[in-house]
Amino acid sequence: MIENRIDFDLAMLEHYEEKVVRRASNMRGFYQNSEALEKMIEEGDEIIYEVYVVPHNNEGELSYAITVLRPGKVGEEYFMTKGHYHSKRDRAELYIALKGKGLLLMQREDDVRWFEMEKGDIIYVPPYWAHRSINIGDEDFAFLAVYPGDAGHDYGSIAEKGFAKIVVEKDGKYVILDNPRWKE
Ligand code: M6P
Ligand code: ZN
Repeated sequence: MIENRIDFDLAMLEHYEEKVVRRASNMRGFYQNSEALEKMIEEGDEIIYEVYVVPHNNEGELSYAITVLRPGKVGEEYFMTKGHYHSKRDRAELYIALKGKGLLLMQREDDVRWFEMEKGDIIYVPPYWAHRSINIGDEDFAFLAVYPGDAGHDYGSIAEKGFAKIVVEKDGKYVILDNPRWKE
């Protein structure tokens, strides 16, 4: 049975049940340059990303979502998602890139890894790894994520400490730097 369709030109689901909109004001504490973020909030509070979700929340089921990250930066730091662990840490996730150019940043304790993502790339996020996506291009970056219905989102430690690495623009290219605010 076909439940839904992806429009690949638009990188959009034909049907979704929930839409999550993250504006600059929803991202306080996540970017290095909080002054730049506050300025952005005052100047119209633009959308950083949207998530279109089809939830199937029971154990054994799969939820899926398309995330659309807008292009842009807060200071030198590219627009990115909050990033999360799964509340049930042993739940994995699959990312499938649909449009634009992005990075997937993953972290487990002190081990940090990142992967470039372009249309067609599939990245497996194993259990126990926190994950955040970043738009390193100049158009929308969109991807489909599929994850266990009972995985849950745990933003706590990311909101507090961030990831060990940040992704910033230098001379038109992305560079990965140590997060000055990272602490164990
Ligand atoms: C992907 C999935 C979702 C997640 C979304 C935005 O679509 O991982 O579960 O909600 O990205 O990421 P975050 O929740 O970290 O803001
Ligand atoms: Zn997840």
